[in-house]
Amino acid sequence: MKEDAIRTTCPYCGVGCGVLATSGNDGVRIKGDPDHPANFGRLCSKGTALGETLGFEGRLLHPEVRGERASWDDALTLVADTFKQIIAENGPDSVGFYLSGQMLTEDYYVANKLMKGFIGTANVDTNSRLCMASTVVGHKRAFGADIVPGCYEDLELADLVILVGSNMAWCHPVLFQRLQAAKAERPHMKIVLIDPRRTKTAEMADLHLAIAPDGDVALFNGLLQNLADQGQLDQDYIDRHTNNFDKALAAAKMSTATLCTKTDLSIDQLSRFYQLFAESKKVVTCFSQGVNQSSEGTNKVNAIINCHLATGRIGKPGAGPFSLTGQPNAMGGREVGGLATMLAAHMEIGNELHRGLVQRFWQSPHIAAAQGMKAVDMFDALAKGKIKAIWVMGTNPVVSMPAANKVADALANCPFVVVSDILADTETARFAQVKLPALGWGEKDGTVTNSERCISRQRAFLPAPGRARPDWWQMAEVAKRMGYDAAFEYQSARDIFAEHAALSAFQNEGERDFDIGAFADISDVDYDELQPTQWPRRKGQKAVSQRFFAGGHFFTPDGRANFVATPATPETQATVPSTLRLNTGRVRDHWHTMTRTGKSAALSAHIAEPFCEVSPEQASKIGVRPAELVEITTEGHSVLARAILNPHLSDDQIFVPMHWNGNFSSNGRINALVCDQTDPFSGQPALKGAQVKLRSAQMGLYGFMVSQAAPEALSSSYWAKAITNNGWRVDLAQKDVAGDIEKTVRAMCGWEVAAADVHYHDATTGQHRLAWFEGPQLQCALFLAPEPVAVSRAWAVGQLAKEFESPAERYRLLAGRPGKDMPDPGPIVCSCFSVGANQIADAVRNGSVSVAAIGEKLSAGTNCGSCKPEISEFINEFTLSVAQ
Ligand SMILES: Nc1nc2c(c(=O)[nH]1)N[C@H]1C(S)=C(S)[C@@H](COP(=O)(O)OP(=O)(O)OC[C@H]3O[C@@H](n4cnc5c(=O)[nH]c(N)nc54)[C@H](O)[C@@H]3O)O[C@H]1N2
Ligand SMILES: Nc1nc2c(c(=O)[nH]1)N[C@H]1C(S)=C(S)[C@@H](COP(=O)(O)OP(=O)(O)OC[C@H]3O[C@@H](n4cnc5c(=O)[nH]c(N)nc54)[C@H](O)[C@@H]3O)O[C@H]1N2
Ligand code: SF4
Ligand SMILES: [Mo]
Repeated sequence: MKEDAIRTTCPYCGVGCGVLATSGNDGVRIKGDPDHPANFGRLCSKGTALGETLGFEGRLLHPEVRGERASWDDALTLVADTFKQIIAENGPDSVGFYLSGQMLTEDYYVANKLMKGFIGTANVDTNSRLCMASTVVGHKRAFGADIVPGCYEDLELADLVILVGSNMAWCHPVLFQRLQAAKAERPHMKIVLIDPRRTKTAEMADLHLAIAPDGDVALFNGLLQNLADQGQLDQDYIDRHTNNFDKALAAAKMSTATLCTKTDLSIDQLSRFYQLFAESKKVVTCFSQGVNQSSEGTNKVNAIINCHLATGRIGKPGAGPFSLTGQPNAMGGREVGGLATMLAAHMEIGNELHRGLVQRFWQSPHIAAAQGMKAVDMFDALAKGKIKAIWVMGTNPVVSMPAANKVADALANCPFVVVSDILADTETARFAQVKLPALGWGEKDGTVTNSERCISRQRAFLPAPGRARPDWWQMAEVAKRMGYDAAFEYQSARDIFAEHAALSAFQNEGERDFDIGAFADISDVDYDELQPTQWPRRKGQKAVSQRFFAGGHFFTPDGRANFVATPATPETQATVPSTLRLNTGRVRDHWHTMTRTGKSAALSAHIAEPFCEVSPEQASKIGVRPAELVEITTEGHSVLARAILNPHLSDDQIFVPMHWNGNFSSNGRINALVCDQTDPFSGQPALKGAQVKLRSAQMGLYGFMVSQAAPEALSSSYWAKAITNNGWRVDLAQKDVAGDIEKTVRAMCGWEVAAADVHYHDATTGQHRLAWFEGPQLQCALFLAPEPVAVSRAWAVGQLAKEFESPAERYRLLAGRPGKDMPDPGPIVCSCFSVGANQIADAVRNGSVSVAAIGEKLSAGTNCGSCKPEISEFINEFTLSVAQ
């Protein structure tokens, strides 16, 4: 048994927490790394459950060509030959790579070198286009380079932290915990949340501004104007270090009435926010997808940066604009030039000097002369047959791209699709002619860069399963088979990292921001032992400068920052009558398309179904009661989701999570409905701004099922399945219920009513309850009713672990209710200790009215702490109801 813990980095969000992984006979033990500067030992629920996601179920373990197992040599030769032939016939722009911010820096580097330097096209884009592209352009416009000026410590040192379009409590939980701890220590610190939706992050905010969707540009323009009017500018900083202030201020001007309309905020709310900003010297503005994923995302970024430049609140301890990156290597991808619009090492495709420099360094036959196609354009080109071969790596675009059905059609029509993934059957992999098995987290080796520019190692602690190989190796092997042997002779991830570091320093006398030349000669041992390191790290430079720009020195030609004029759109977008704005995003315990978190029972317990947050008014307007199903539609496409009534949401908006897809639900893939309108500067799609219609799904029969075996024959109008500790839980519904219950049950889930061991049918209420056993073991229990089934999910799931010896016990199961001796825990809130909402509510009612007291009584919140905002919501609600 290997006892030594391996230091590695969490593969989920951009916080980039250090992890200690110990693999032994009883599986893998995961702990937070106390020495990692991102988390100092903390992990959130997803990080904590990493061990549960490492199983081999569903893994792609061998290369496959057209559904048949193939050797690596055959598969790679086919990829190389096909790419070569298509390029020979149609030119280099007829092929593309679509990559991911979850690839390691080394993987990403090889992809870019092959495409931009050797194939000779910049048609290499990534899911970062859906994620960070607006920030990249915003940074470049203002700073001349794509730089996050500050670091995590700034959030702890600030007097005011503004969170714009960020659900930090759920999406960057460990950073959120650091913020919570800092606020507890320095109670005068204020937190303002700017989000049209009240999220769990709001539990910690001193002020939540439920802004009109896309009201952000107006809000920050108003702030700039207000700062100018109140004499709160840092005129010295503006004069010495910036350009274009007057233009930005002129573009920001608007009447108070317009400002209130555009933001949907009152003068009081606006003044409070503006006052807080003015009186706090140390302000950090964190922003995320509520900013980036918008048709005016880039202007939102610059409107925020403008306010920081105008007050000199940048690059100083506790002050600066701070982009929260999503994926673990969103930053590393940008460092190697992962996007179609950039060149390696933060250099520009449009800059002839940079092109020459990179080509000389690579000694490559080509260098892409112009920007390539951005994600949405790339899939359009695929649909039109302009791109004839695509290699998709580490991303699942049939689920995560906007206009996802169009993307699926484009892949179906593309003559040659290669997919590298860890899973065999993603909705994207289904379109692949060639499937290549990649090493996953714990198996692969390389580096990632987190939101604060800190480079950390991901280290392997597990053997490569089956024939899976690293992503970089796959591309290097194809490159060699295309005839580029000399340039792709890498023996290890270290070789690639060293080359990447050398390129960053190549002819760089400090005029380029990204420089990690200190690692250009890194040895195998040093690479193995590489400690988390913030860049830049120039050759010979030991001390790390943590922040940029306090004293100017921007990466623009004249060294000054640019204010960018960001006029608010003339009118709020014309909405189609009777449509609602579809906001989309994340839940606490799932990661994107669920290929990994969907394997964890602990993580699947928190939220087990696609849902639609809707205001009570809107729900009653369309005749939907809580927990019924709604149908969300656009022209020709529809999604079914459980209605959750949210009194804090305005009538004209709904929120649906991005995670569910065909592998976990019948019709939960929301991006089928999200349109592919993009920001004009960044090409980032407006993933939070589709217009949709909403109606009751009018189900005839609802069902809930727990089953020992993975449910395979689900064909009901609606289903959503989630793994549990001892089997599966499935929510079901059937639209047209014609004929007898035998037929209906067979049609919904394949079980035979006649074979059930216990039955309960109530003709007056239309309820049916059935259970199948094998010996004392429950195989399946099915509860059906004309309205949403009121059976405690957590209790029912627990029945799969019990032995049912007597007929009486079996019949009691059909009561669908826990006995007095076994209280119903309610929906799971704390996934580490499986503590449910009912237990927490009880404890609060019985006097445990602090998060700490709940922790003491139930352990909830005492491991990873990700559920603390929810516990605190229970306490707040209880305190409120007592006060009333
Ligand atoms: N649990 C979990 N954590 C994750 C991920 C995950 O899948 N699951 N993914 C990671 C990745 S890749 C990313 S990019 C990040 C994303 O992290 P976040 O950006 O925090 O997450 P989202 O839920 O996408 O969106 C944030 C908020 O933007 C709000 N919003 C929508 N429209 C607007 C608007 O017009 N203005 C403003 N101000 N706000 C608006 C939404 O209501 C939502 O609450 O999370 C990372 N962390
Ligand atoms: N409506 C809506 N859509 C969105 C968003 C939103 O907020 N709303 N957010 C967008 C954002 S910010 C993002 S980042 C994207 C994320 O969307 P995706 O990138 O599509 O999401 P993932 O599920 O993380 O996909 C990663 C894929 O890589 C595979 N994989 C895991 N590890 C490895 C590996 O080491 N190598 C290889 N080759 N494959 C691996 C996984 O099995 C999975 O299939 O979604 C975007 N789409
Ligand atoms: S906050 Fe959670 S998901 Fe993000 S890196 Fe840390 S442990 Fe992983
Ligand atoms: Mo993202």
